[in-house]
Amino acid sequence: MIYIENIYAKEVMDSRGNPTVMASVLLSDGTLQNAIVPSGASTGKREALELRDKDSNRYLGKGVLKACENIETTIANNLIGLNPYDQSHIDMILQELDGTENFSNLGANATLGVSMAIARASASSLNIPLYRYLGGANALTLPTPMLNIINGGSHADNTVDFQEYMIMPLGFENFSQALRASAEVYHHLKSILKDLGHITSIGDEGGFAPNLKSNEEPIEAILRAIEKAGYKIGEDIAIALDVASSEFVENGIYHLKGEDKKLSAEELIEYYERLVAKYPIVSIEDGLSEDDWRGWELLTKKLGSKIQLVGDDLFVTNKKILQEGIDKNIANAILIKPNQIGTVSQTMQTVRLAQRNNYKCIMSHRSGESEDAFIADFAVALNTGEIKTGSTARSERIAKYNRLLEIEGEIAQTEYIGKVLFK
Ligand code: 2PG
Ligand code: MG
Repeated sequence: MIYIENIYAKEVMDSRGNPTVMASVLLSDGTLQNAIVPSGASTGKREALELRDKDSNRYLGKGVLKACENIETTIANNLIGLNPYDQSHIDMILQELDGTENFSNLGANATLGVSMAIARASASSLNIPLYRYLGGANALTLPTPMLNIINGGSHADNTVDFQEYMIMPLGFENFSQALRASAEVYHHLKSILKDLGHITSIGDEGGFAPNLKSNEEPIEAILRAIEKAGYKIGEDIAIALDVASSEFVENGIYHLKGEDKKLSAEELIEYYERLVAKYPIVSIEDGLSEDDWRGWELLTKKLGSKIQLVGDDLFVTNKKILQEGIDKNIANAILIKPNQIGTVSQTMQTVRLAQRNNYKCIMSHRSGESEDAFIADFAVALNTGEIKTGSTARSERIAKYNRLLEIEGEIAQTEYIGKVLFK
């Protein structure tokens, strides 16, 4: 029987120049695979713990040597010799070794790195692609991407309040056509912003980060870009927003700094209703803050039958919190970020719970990323139908798109469901 022979860890760098964990798993058949853990900036309060050294002499306190040490000691000592193909067993042991709900002992960056590397090593030793290993013969759906082409909030040093203005290429036959159209829109957007006299430098996820004052200006610019690229607004390409409102709420009041407005939850919901009536917006993420569950009930009542309402900071990929949301009729979709919860299996459990309850799932990157494209395979494996992984710029974002193109080429009958996603 093949078994886990050794586990290693290394402190490497993410796309923002911050340290992160790379875990490597060696199997007894000689297979060696690794995985790199991503890291967020606008993190939800109830996310699993990302263990940082807090030694101010290294990387401004952000080192991850302790997480790496945990991998090479506690985790390795307990996983060496085990069957790598039993992912749920491995992940259960990781949870037990830590002993807390949020991995506050070992660090979710340690556990997720190992969990991902074991899945990847298993796939590789069986000689099948990762999406096939994780999803089997049923892994066929290429996700419709949400491409963040204007960055604001805590992902850019500009005046835009909303964190992400995304395009969703819905009206296409397959993933590669959808991606091509999106890249074309991105290039047209650049020249439109230039013509308007704005800077075209980019934010953390590869979207432009101009100093626009209102939160409608980015949408207007994007719609012009869609038109200029020759696509039908709304039908071919629609708009999705990640407001990330937990970042600008204080005592239940939402402060839109760019527009100099202070709004209650009710007023912010009315603001969204006006935006949705005016623009082809199909999805709003974290429209209200993670603590504002009463506001979320109202938001879901008002807009839940019209558009996708995504909980990110709200649900933090946690099946218990998602279940509370389902019980209270809050939101109708969930963002899926493996490092919010800490293992591959727990991520899968949350996706299954969502899918059983007709909540849509969007596999997602973090703002701090790497060349690791695990989430591309994961999205196909779980047939999430949607993925959020940045703009068509910056190699750490492109790594995921290129991997999806590769997967599209490998699968005989892929499905692309953009046209029916919101029907
Ligand atoms: C988000 C993410 C990814 P971060 O809010 O959805 O875009 O950002 O990784 O900073 O939490
Ligand atoms: Mg978000």
